[in-house]
Amino acid sequence: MPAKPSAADLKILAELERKVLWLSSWTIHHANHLRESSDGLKVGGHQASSASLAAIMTALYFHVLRPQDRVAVKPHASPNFHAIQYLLGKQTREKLEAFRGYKGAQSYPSRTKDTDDVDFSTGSVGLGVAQTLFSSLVQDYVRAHFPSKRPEGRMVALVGDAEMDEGNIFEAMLEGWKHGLRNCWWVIDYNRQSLDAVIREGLWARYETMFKNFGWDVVIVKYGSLQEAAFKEPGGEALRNWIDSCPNQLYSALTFQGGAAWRKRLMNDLGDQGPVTRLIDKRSDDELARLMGNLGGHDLPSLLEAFDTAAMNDRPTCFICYTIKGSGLALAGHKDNHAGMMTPAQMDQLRETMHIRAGHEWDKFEGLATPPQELQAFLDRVPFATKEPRRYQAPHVDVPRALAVTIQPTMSTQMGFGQILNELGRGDSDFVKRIVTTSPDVTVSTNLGPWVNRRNLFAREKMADTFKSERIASTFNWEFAPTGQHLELGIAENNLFIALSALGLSHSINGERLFPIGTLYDPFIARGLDALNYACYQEARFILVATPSGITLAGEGGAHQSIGTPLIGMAQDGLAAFEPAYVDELAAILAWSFDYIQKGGEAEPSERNWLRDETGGSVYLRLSTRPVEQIKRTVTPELRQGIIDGAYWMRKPGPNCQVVVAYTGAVAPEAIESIGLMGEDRRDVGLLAVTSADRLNAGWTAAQRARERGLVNARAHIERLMADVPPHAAIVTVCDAHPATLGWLGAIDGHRTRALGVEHFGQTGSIGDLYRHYGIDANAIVAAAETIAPGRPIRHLKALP
Ligand SMILES: Cc1ncc(C[n+]2csc(CCOP(=O)(O)OP(=O)(O)O)c2C)c(N)n1
Ligand SMILES: [Mg+2]
Repeated sequence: MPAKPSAADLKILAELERKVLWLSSWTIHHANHLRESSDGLKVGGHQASSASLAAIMTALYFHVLRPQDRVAVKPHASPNFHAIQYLLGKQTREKLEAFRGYKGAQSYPSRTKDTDDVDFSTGSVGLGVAQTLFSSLVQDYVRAHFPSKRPEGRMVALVGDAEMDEGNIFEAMLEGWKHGLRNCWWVIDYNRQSLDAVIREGLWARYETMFKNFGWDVVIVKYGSLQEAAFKEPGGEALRNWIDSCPNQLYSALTFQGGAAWRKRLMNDLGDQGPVTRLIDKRSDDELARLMGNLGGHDLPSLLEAFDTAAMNDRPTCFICYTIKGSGLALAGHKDNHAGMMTPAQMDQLRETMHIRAGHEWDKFEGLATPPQELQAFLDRVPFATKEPRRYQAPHVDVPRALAVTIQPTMSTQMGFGQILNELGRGDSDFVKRIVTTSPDVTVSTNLGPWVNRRNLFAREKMADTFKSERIASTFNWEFAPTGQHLELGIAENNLFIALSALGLSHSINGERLFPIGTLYDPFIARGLDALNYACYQEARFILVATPSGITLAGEGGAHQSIGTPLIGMAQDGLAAFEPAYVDELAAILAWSFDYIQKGGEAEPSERNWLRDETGGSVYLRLSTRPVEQIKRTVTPELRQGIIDGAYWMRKPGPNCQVVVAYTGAVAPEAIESIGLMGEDRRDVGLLAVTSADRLNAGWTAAQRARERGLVNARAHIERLMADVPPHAAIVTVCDAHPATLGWLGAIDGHRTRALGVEHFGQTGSIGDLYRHYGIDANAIVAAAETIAPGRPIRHLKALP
């Protein structure tokens, strides 16, 4: 437990709280009024929200937190965070002056874009909150597998009360309960205001019951120490009862109006010509306003007491801290204050109240009563302000260059995935020990079962498989053990992505590299898409295996079949998307991925493919359950490189080529069949196997950009491949997904192109039925070729139904 602060330290903390309020307000004011705004947008949301959390963050950062603790600061409190880091010497004035500007301090705390040691990015509300929960589970996982002398950290989220509406938070709580969550604090800024509204009465009681149900401790920080003292005065009990029954809207409105309004209302409701009247009368308007505004969340002694007490154990704890949105500012309590902005006149007034001279607004200690040396000495002692880096580095882990898999004559990429992992599961290398798999209740149906059989499920405590001990035959014998390497999740896909986000930052948060592999059905990426985006934005490193996909999931119908996911793969920054057709391709891609996800930092694009491979990223593999006849071949280094770079010629177009068929993924058999069907009637047909539309497209864009910058010889991988295609040839592209995935190939050299794919919701049927129905079967490819690459009729083209 942190030592209780001395009276002198408490005084300094109170001064720092004012300073945080000032600096964050000034940062926002500066961005709004003192700098040109190009988009006409002013800083909304931040001013009132930051003020709401000034005391809570002061208590945490300057007293409670230790360097190993990690925090998700709610998005609109970013100015507070930047101000605190500024006071601790970790943020520059230039960045604060450029708040929301180019290369300035970010509007919402950003792990990757900010330079002042943000632990977890926030912005899309709810996600940072869940991130702390999963980070705590990952910390337990890492400690069970890799014992460490480093102290355990606490994962802390500063949560808005309206943020609690986000469903992903509840999904996470349930998962936390299952896994025995600890070392996690959620501090709710209970200001009873959201963006638009004042929240419903009594919400705190719902939270309290809910958190307790999920096994959390709940600490309600409702009254400040001034209020507690007043309650002890004669008449104090009546005041407490009045506060307890006061509706949120009225409390906010009176706060906004100030001392005289409080007096009038309290006298009307409580005036008794006796003790209560005396309690009110003996205070000036200002003192009365201060008393009524002294809610627990604005009162350092109450907050410190609550935090310090909870810090004595590792229980997951929710703090419900009563606050007033905009506290300390002219906007305090007003229901419209979310987008509220202090006027220059109001800022001047605040500056004067803070004893800050004009022109000295950025001075760290300006206006504080304690001498600067003492303040600096205090800051130097703050536990959180360690000089040691709080982010760790993990050494590169050697990974195999090739992965073993027995290729059967006919198999699906999903089967191949299961077998590769099963083979890996036999191993005992450092690399294999660092693989961690996770899946939202689709472990078996995504083919992770054999791997889990070998490596077990993770739990902090051992738990036997009852079916096994009862000797009931089962394909799977899964035991929970601290050494288990599969993190079992419930169905909520949001949790999968946040879990991957937490696992994928382990090298930085825990100093231990993990190789997280998450599996789910491809269509359900959409369910967790914002969380996936969040994980990528934070540069978490993981491999996402999405299977089954497309209308190869033929029997399952429209809501289970994915159409747009390859486009997500192309558009999602930080995620390299692949869609292999063959298992040898998959093995090459996976082996490459284990290396790729370890890379990081700034690097120039490679001149070979114009991709930023040296900076690394996460990987998305779109796989299928469709059994496909495999090709007997050796994967030469050249072929391997083509697979990784995104495409290779399965059949190189001849000099008189009239048609090229370019395909990706599970439609390979149709593409190959179509080549056979048109071979007699179209010359030198080429067949392009695309393994990553995403990487081809990214390389092409980057090479064009490089040429525009004067590097005239820059050529992307796909440009070199297309150089083999004569200008008069036409291209037919085909994929089990939206046609835009490959439709752009014609734009590279201006070839006529027809893009086949799926544009409408599917229905149930066989793969053959559906491929025919949506026009991605061999016949449809041939018909398209005949139409855009004129010549004699293609004899094998059957009449289309
Ligand atoms: C997913 C998502 N939806 C909407 C928003 C826009 N938004 C930002 S803050 C906010 C209200 C937050 O209220 P609360 O959490 O109570 O914080 P306070 O404003 O009280 O500080 C909304 C709707 C967002 N940032 N993220
Ligand atoms: Mg709120």
